[in-house]
Amino acid sequence: MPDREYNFDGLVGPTHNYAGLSPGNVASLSHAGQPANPRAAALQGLEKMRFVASLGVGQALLPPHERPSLRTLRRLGFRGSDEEIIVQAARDHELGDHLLRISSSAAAMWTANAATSVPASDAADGKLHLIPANLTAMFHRSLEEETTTLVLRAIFADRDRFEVHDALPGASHFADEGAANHTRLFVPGKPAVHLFAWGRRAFGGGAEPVRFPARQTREASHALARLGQVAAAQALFPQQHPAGIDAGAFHTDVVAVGNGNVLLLHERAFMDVEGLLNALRTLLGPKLVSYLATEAELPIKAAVAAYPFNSQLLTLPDRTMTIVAPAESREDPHAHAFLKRVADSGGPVRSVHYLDLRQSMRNGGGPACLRQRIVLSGEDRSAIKARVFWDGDLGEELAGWVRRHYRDRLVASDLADPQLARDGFAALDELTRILRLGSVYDFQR
Ligand code: SUG
Repeated sequence: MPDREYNFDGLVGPTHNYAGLSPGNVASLSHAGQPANPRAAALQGLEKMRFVASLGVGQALLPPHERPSLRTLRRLGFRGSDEEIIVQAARDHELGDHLLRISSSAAAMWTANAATSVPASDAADGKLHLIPANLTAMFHRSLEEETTTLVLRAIFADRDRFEVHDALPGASHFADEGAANHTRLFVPGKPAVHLFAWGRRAFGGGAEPVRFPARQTREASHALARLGQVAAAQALFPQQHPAGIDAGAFHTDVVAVGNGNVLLLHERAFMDVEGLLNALRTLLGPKLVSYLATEAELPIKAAVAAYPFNSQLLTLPDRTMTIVAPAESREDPHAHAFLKRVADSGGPVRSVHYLDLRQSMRNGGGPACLRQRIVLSGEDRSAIKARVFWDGDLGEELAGWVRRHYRDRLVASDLADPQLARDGFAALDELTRILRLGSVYDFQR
């Protein structure tokens, strides 16, 4: 059986809320404090999985993480029973409820940031490489690494086929945001090309954004290429445009998306767009098809607000491509016109589908953020024993599980309710049985 790409979507967790935790992420800041609807968020995510699977595309999922992270709060010095810890962290005399909000974030739903994956066909040792991201740029996201690593090791357990690495060593020098800054392009008959983008140099120097943080370092990107055993000639390391980051493009996938021989990008995606496109043409030849949006065609502000690039660019069973975009891109005239230009150009992309992912979008997470792309052979897939691959029965079971366990309204003050944690843990305990994952959460171990 030929290799197939699977989109491992993050199932939205029961504490999905708008805590305003991500400086540089315009949507996260502008929706801070608004009521969230975790049930609707999770169902919107499941609907996307169902839809993508219905296109004949590989679909799978990764579970939410346990939140609040009581382990984190204990490590920060809160003591007592689970309930006591939550109550104390909700009214810390210095930080108010900030630490509780941080340790309650459901941000693991954006599995593009969970890891970087290099297909076995591109790695020197012929194994699939998964490098969990340390996400050190944002404290609330740095809590994800441990559970992500456990979950990936539980799913990709066959050590002869899969290598799930340790995340890059912490601290800010090797700050890694996972596949959100990674793009793999290929044309038949040539080795695939990997773009490992980055926003700043670990040891300083060079251009940097001035308003918002650059999350990923160049040094981290080089380490990912080494760990994934990508041939040096097949790896490119473009710098994210500082002006793009300052406009709210905190990850590359906010302003660029690639698949197969097609690359969509904004002129503020990378510092040296022309140099990058030339290098890609040299490596991939004339079959490379790129769509560059200029500031005049699609202002970066609109790209950041409507997320047309944060789409899934999918190869269909008939080898044509389609775009799965957020509904916001249909409503924004510039974003809509750009996607229409791509689909009407006579190239590989033939259609655009718009989905309602508003609950996630309000935290800056579009269709592309919600999924980790992993290429598997038929044998790889058979080697995975967890029930993480999409089918209609699993979809129905999960929708029922969400309806039984999730609240339809969550505001910051609800995070202080110990019952939210108890209900969430009970739900996740049940989920690991549905997904046949074994014990991956602290409260199970
Ligand atoms: O890391 N938002 C996420 C969004 C991640 C989007 N992922 C990709 N582009 N691949 C982030 O900024 C907001 C949480 C809050 O404010 O409650 C948040 O973490």
